[in-house]
Amino acid sequence: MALPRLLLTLVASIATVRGDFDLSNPSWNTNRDTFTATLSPSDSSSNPYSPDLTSLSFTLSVASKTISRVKITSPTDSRWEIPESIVSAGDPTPSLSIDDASFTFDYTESPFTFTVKDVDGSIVFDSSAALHFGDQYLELSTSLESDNKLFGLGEKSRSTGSVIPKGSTTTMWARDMAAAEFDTNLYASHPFFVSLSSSGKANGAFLRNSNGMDVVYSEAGDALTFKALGGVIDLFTFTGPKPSDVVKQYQSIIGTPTLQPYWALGFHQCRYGYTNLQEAIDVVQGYADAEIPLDIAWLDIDYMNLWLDFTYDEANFPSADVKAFVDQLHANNQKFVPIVDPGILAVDPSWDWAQDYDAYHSGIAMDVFVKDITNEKPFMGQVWPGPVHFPDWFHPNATEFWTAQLKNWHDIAEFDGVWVDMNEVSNFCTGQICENTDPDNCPTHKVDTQTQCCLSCSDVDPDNSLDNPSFLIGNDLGINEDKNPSPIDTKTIPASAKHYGDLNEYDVHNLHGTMEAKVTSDAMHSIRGTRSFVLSRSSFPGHGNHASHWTGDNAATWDDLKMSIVTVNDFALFGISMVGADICGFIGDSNEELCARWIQVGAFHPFSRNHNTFGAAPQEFYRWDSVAESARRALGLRYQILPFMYTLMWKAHVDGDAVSNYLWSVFPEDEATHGVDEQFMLGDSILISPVLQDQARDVDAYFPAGKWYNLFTLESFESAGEVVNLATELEEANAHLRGGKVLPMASTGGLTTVDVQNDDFSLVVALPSESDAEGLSEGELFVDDGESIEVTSFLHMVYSATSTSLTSKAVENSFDASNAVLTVKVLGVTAKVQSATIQVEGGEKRSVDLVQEDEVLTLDLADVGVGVKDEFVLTWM
Ligand code: MIG
Repeated sequence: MALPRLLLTLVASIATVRGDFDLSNPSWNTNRDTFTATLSPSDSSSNPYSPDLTSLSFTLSVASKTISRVKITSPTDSRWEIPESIVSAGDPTPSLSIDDASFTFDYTESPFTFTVKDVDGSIVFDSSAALHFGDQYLELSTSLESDNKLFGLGEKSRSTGSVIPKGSTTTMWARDMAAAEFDTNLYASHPFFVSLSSSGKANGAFLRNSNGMDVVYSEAGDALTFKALGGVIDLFTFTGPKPSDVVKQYQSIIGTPTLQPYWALGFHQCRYGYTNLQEAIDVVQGYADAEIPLDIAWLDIDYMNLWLDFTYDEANFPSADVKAFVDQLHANNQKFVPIVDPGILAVDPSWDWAQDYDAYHSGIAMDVFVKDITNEKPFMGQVWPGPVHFPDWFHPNATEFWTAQLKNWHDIAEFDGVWVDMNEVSNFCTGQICENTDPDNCPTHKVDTQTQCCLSCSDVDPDNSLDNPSFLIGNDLGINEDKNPSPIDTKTIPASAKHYGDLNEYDVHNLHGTMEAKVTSDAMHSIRGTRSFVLSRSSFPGHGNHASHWTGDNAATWDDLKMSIVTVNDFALFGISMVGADICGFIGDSNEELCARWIQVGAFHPFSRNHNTFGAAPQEFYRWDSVAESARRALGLRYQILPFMYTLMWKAHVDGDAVSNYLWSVFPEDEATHGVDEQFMLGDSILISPVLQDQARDVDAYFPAGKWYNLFTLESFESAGEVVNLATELEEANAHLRGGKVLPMASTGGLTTVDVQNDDFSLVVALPSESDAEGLSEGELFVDDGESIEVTSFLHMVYSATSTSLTSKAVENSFDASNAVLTVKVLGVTAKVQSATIQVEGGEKRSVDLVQEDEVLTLDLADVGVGVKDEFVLTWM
């Protein structure tokens, strides 16, 4: 029965005085950039799970004009805090007075609460709903405007789409659970959200805490509550006011995405379940024969000898043949990326076959493995190879160990990037201490039995408070599931296990994937001397700074295809711009219709890879004519717009701009975009509107007000901010260029990114609506060698067009690009054009040949000889 309204109000008002602490000794420093105070438990202190600490220090600092940092911790006890060497906390020295910030700070003394508001008075963070701080239970809540929409908080596949539903809990505990499993905690933890008002104003916050936690969004949508198992409160708030500002402000703290090598933007083909190398060779040939772009061939764990890292199965994937395969790929301007798992086989003395496994012996000699609860022996878990130890990324020897292993292995076949999987960490066993008591039968070396635990596991300290905190986070829970959460130790390293420096897995669990990715990226830098490409399943804030991510094990279903748009855009909010989902779906058999539609989405995601599971039907695009055609068209366009996409990646790296975007990030003031999650934008310029339904040959797509140009046909229409029905045959993708943009494109594209890098350019000027006749069209281009770790020489061009001219200017011209600009296409030209001239900087004015058809004006610069690095003014009339 529902509670009477009055009672509800009463409950709500009681709930607003739940603060456990009183404040004393408040003081601002002389610069007024830092406020400090002492907090002590009040008489009504009521921490439900872990007694409140007797004294806390409170600090608010002005991290920048738009960012506040609130830190609450114990002044006396040392508590786990994420080291800044692992996750940046931004510039540590505040230097701006609160009086110059774009937010205000207020507090009450008893009970202690604080608020951060932006200068026009909207709430950014209001802690009045709750504050608890015990050793193993911290709670911090913010009151929200209930008509705001919340986004972010992951990693999770939300069945409801992009908007975080009221009354939902997001659990942060990295877990090996398929992304196909909706509404439950997955591989990563990202305690960051964006709050968007109906008028388009955004703010947000980030709780810099790596402990397991639940983030609870109240039924009424008026509060968001962080319930963490430990650590400290280290809260950053961001005043926006645009959504893209919030995301940039967040990345100014955690770091921006690393710049990807150019080739990584090519198309990737992978699968799990090749039985021998020839199958991979045939797949590469299949792409070539079908003339579908392919840059990167991948190998999954199939290549390994008995699933041992850094080895090749000499029967089915002979290392000499793998080397020849990789050399051939390189000769074709293609690349190779293999998988590596974190678990290193724990060699039993009775196994002749494994006695010379160096990764194990040198790991033991260097003492780099995570230790069990006793802190004496390496912790033993089980993954694909059988019993394993896990490298401890906190160990000072870890980088040297990992780099040496990767280097020796790289000497066999020169892989170009590394795929790090299973790094949540995944463990097929559960227990404080596991031993291999049956080495003759463990491992089983069989794909179907190896995932069953073959170790003997026991809890030597069953009541250990790390393994059994009194607050149970919602690990393994779904949205409407009526079951109990799984303990945090389930199928991972137990919380009581020890890392170097007396750290507990309990505190650092969520950091594992990002730390492995960082060490791997650093290793690749030193091995190859070029930019690294590291694809990682698990992640944490700051991950983008080192590596990329794929959304994990989705399924070959239409719902998973839809989900990919949401999860890829969520990761853009998390500062991981290089992200994609397994194209055509990982789990289960894909099919022609689904795969044809999936590449029309995946071709426009930053990371574009077809991947498939063991035993599922092959799904390379060339297996079906219609899918091959769909892929040629969609990837054909991708390869042509790579100069633009690479420029976006660079802008993400230098400024924190997102590559793939929700529509509301680009058009926040248009409320109709706020719930759109079946379309997405590349940067702020290209709108992708895919068909996401079986058998459909059209799609209703929302177009914000303005002029839009179909990038395949160059046809245009004017939208008043409306839903437009787009006829879309099975082989057809929908990609529309926004009026008011200049898009640098490769003239013809190609089958590899090297073709594109060598290609000449074509500039496409999309004029704005006629109602905006004075409006400029703008764009930019970044070009460099695509692989140097430090970007010291590069070309940065900016383009600006009116309805009768295009100006090209160099902002930076230190890279010697020899490509020409062959054509300029101006879209949306309604007047008849008689003539055109170009004035290249330092040269004479020359006339330019033109063709005008419908509203498309094509200006042919081939004879004039214009370089992409030339500054020029091109006019037509
Ligand atoms: O236990 O390496 O998410 O992409 O193909 C499965 C085999 C291990 C999980 C990854 C998936 C990969 C698979 N891996």
